[in-house]
Amino acid sequence: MKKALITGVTGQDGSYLAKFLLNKGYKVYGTRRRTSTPNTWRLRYLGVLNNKNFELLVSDVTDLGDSIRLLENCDPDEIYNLAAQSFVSTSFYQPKLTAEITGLGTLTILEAIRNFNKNIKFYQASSSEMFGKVKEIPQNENTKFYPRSPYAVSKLFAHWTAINYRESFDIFTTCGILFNHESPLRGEEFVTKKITKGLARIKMGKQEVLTLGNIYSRRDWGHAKDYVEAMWRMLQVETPDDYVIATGRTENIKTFVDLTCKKLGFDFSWVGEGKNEECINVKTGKPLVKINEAFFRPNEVDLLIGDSSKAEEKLNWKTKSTLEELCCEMVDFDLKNL
Ligand code: NDP
Ligand code: GDR
Repeated sequence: MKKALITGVTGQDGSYLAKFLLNKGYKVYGTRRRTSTPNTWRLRYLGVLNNKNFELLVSDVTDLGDSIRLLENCDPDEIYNLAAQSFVSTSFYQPKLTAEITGLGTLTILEAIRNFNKNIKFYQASSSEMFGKVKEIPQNENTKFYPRSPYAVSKLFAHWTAINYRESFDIFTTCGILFNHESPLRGEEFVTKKITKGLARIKMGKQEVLTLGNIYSRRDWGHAKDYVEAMWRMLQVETPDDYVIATGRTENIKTFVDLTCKKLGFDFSWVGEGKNEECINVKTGKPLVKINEAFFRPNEVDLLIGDSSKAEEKLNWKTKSTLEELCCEMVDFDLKNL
């Protein structure tokens, strides 16, 4: 029985990946950091928590001693390093914390591998945010990086550190440069979830209006369930490498609002410009969505669109869900759980 260790198992990707690996017959160890109240709702929702082949351990990627003991305790064949302070907005206000978890946390796990067992295969959760102010459209594995936030800078440090440990110490490290991926289990502060949950709440009379920041940035959104499979495939090939994982379609935030409004059956229309732009409920004349400058970032990533032909060719991986299907699944989940 193969053994996998997932750091950050309580997050969106961690819980989907744990479920995926359990279905593949793995023994799965997942880490959560110490919190005063447990944060395991996703693992419970997906039926991971009670699986006899799953074990939840407390560990923090910023602590080297703790990380070495973690590896001694589970002796994994594969490590998926998903732990991060992953919210771009927060990284502007807590840059040092972000660098410590998202950047140095990766170095910590790699040092633990180097000390404990160099044969462990390592997956690093790299990000399309590293492309930032993009130098090429679409972005692929050879596109130059230009990070635009402390989060992206930290991810870039982690990315190059993983490559450096591959080249210096012959450790199997692979980096998945994943573009945005969402799901019903997405964290609530990220824009897709904020939109589907916010508009579902308005539909049910539980909220007056949804406020957003920059609705003109464009993202390449896929489904988290598809993307965790790509992570696994990257560790099954003979030679470690880096791969872009994306859908190849880009849309702006406003389009995601439109899709959500349509799914919820709102008769809606956009009026105004700039910070006065609003999405109006035509039936009531009341605004459904307003712009609030508080949600604008000091620095924006305007356009992301990925080219994942290398993953298609070498990993036989392809995105399965469309953006419309993803949006509908998120809205259905939110309506059911309100
Ligand atoms: P989440 O924010 O949902 O999950 C992050 C996980 O990291 C959580 O389990 C969190 O724990 C944990 N964590 C935070 N700090 C620490 C710490 N100090 N020690 C141990 N664990 C910690 O992110 P996603 O699941 O969406 O993403 C997974 C990874 O992939 C992240 O590294 C993210 O940056 C990266 N990524 C994500 C993309 C996306 O679109 N989703 C795209 C590209 C990359 P807690 O629950 O306690 O907060
Ligand atoms: P992102 O995701 O920054 O791309 O990082 P997020 O959903 O937070 O933002 C996407 C875009 O939407 C704009 N936006 C808003 N964003 C939020 N969160 N809230 C708002 O109210 C709002 N209004 C407009 C943002 O300005 C941005 O342009 C995600 C994370 O999962 C990272 O960890 C990951 O690395 C990247 O995706 C790829």
